[in-house]
Amino acid sequence: MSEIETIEKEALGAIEQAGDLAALDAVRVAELGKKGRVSCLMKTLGGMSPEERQTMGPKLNGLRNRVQEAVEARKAELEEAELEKRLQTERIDMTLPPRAVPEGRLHPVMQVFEEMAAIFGDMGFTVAEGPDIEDDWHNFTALNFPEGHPARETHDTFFFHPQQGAAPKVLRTHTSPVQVRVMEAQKPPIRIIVPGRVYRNDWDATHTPMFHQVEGLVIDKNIHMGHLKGCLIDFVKEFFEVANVEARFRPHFFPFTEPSAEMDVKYRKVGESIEIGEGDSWMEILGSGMVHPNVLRNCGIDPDEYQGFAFGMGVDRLAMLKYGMPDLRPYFEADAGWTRHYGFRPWLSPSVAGGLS
Ligand code: 2U9
Repeated sequence: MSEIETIEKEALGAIEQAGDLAALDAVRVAELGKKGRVSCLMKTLGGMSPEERQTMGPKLNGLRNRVQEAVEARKAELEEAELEKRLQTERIDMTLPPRAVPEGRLHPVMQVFEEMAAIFGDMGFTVAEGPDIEDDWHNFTALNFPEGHPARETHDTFFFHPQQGAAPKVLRTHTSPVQVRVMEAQKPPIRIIVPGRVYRNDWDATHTPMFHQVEGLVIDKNIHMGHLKGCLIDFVKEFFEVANVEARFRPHFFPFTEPSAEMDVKYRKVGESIEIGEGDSWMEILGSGMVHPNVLRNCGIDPDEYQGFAFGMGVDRLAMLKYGMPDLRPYFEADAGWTRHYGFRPWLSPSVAGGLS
């Protein structure tokens, strides 16, 4: 047997015997690598006479091609076998019950949104939502912020570059434009809460440029401050899960409500935590008021026929108070350890009857 035939027989045998991709690659290097047997034979062509090269050239090229093809074919076989093995071992039986896998957690702010929806839902409110990018009319003008009025400046608005001739769009500074949209689209009676993100250009220890609000709106015939007070006191009792709270309403100013009032509740500090409804310190919880007649008119509702009350609260702070979170910063850090500690099981829907948290 010639040297070429011997090498071919041995190489094809070794390729056939290679049990995995690493073994096959070792054979490839030993035969076709820079210092491999087939490559070294190919190099001898350079020292041959032209006549010798004419007969040996095709023989050596043929050897190299057959060994290369055999390597490729075996590689494909081994890859397919490996895939098949993985498909067998990684198979999942979808009919088996789920294993105890680590679950994600609901952010406390989202939990508080759900709790508020449950409490107000129990009182007959529905949830309304709207866009984060608003126009000047819905964010300001309809809400009785006259153009150039200083109240607009208190909102630290983020403005978009204006389109030609138009007032610039804004990132909504409160969720109130959603109530405007609902009033424009639908006739009273209206009873909605509006949870959502709002944006103000303000960043320090207690403010973030994006924060969360829940606002509410009730429009019907013969609505008065008594309805506002009863509704909000009931809400606070349910939210903080206490039988009684002492509340006071302090006069305030908002362009969109008249009269306007901030609601304080009695509380006391016990160590690091806070007990709402006990003690004799006052804490501001939310803002509220009777919807200004100008706002009703702007939204196509006759103030001589209908009245309403509205309220608004910052949810991030209320979540901190309820769940004893001392710091606002981790809210936005996506720290899995923090979320595991303060987060909530996502499938436990809060309800007034079945428990909020
Ligand atoms: C319409 C009419 C009236 C919404 C209201 C407040 C009072 C309020 C603040 C609380 C803390 C915002 O997050 S905060 O800084 N909000 O005090 N909001 S009444 O009044 C409306 C809204 C829409 C059409």
